[in-house]
Amino acid sequence: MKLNLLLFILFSSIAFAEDNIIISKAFIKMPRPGVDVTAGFATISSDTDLKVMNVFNKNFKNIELHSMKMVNGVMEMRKLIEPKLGPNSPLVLSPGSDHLMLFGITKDLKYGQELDLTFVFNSNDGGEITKVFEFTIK
Ligand SMILES: [Cu+2]
Repeated sequence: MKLNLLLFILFSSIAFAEDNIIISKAFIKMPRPGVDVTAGFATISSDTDLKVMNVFNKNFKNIELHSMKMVNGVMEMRKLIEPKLGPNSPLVLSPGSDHLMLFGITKDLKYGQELDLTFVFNSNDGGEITKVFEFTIK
């Protein structure tokens, strides 16, 4: 009885912590025929300070976060290392700006298909939070 109560409290607090991370406008661009790289976009907000440590999905060999800047008239992409998000500073991934870069598509994708991307976050106290977000192929 006591153990059940303890487990209940433990799991409720985990569920609560995860609910503080909210995603919106999550989509992945349909890759062009013959191209096995594409980009993904979303806005992720959190009530607490977090860093994105890793993103993965079984349909892709590798997923990175990139920044995009115009440098001397040329669009330049850089890998973002552990990008941060927190209260009043959501992680905004949008076309022409920061984005998810998805490399090595291992399965054919379809328009309208939903893909689950797993995000691993680190909090300031070193805790790890894993959250699965649904992205639509557009
Ligand atoms: Cu990129």
